[in-house]
Amino acid sequence: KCNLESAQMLNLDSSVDASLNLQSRPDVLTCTYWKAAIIWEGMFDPRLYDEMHKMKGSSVALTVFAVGRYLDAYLHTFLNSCEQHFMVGLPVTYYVFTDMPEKVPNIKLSPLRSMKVIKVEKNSRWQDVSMMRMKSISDVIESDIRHHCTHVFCFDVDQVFTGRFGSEALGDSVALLHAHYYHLPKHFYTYDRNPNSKAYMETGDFYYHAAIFGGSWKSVKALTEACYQGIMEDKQNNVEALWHDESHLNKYMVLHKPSKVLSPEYCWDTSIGFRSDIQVTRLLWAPKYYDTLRTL
Ligand code: 2GW
Ligand code: MN
Repeated sequence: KCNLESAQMLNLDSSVDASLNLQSRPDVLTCTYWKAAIIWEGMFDPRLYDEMHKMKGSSVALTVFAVGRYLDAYLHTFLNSCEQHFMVGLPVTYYVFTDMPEKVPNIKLSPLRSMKVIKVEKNSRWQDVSMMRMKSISDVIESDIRHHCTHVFCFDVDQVFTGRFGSEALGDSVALLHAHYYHLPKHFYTYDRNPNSKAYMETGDFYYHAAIFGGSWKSVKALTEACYQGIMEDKQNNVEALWHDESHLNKYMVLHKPSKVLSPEYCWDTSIGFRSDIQVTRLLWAPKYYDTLRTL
């Protein structure tokens, strides 16, 4: 049984979460064994979190990649929905990585929000488009984000915000429960099982979804650097982890436990259908147009 109060005293996010009186919920796991809170609707008071983070001067960098056909397909909807739901009231800087900076939609941003567009090369393999994000994110944290923002959140672009994704999600190191695996026994988790990969692991705590991860700029820098290193070592050894960057993220998170975990409300797939534990959906998977988009 999980004791949220001691959770809040032990983990790194304690100074915020403890004073904000996180509630438990009877129907879901709200705390990991290493005492990190798992955030579900009904556990927190959004106003208290927002006030606290405004007082502390928190500011958030959001990184997103829109390379090749993913730009036209997803970026506009993604960014517009960010404006409606992502960290409303806090200073936010979007870091948009693309091979076509001129095609980034011109979106009217709310006060306190700004956008930086960063040109990246288009890798010919999609696995590399996805994996090399780790390198680009680590570089931009070093050159820019660390001087301007306290926190970083990294997102897939093929998703749409549909509800509050607010300051309750901020923490030192934040990982997301994968919507397809959170209620399944561990033997279903699709960790990388190849001992030759740096992402190799037998067992872990959860199966995390790489579509969202975040934390303080320092810890996201450490995470992206480590994952990139693992990816490059694998390349030298001619292996590729089963789920690419996601496998490396899962390996990192088992070695460096996240201080906060987001429930699948924060990245839900409506094709799963009704589940009574999902009381709100804050971000939804967008349709995948595999046939047209994945022929690079
Ligand atoms: C990806 C796959 C096939 C063809 C193209 C692409 C592609 C990805 C692209 O052409 N342009 C692009 O900008 N991307 C970026 O990489 C984009 O931000 C996208 O959201 C991200 C990950 O690719 P995605 O969303 O198609 O892959 P998912 O939804 O299956 O992602 C999970 O698994 C990935 C590794 O295989 C990553 O770990 C990802 O974070 C996971 O959500
Ligand atoms: Mn995706």
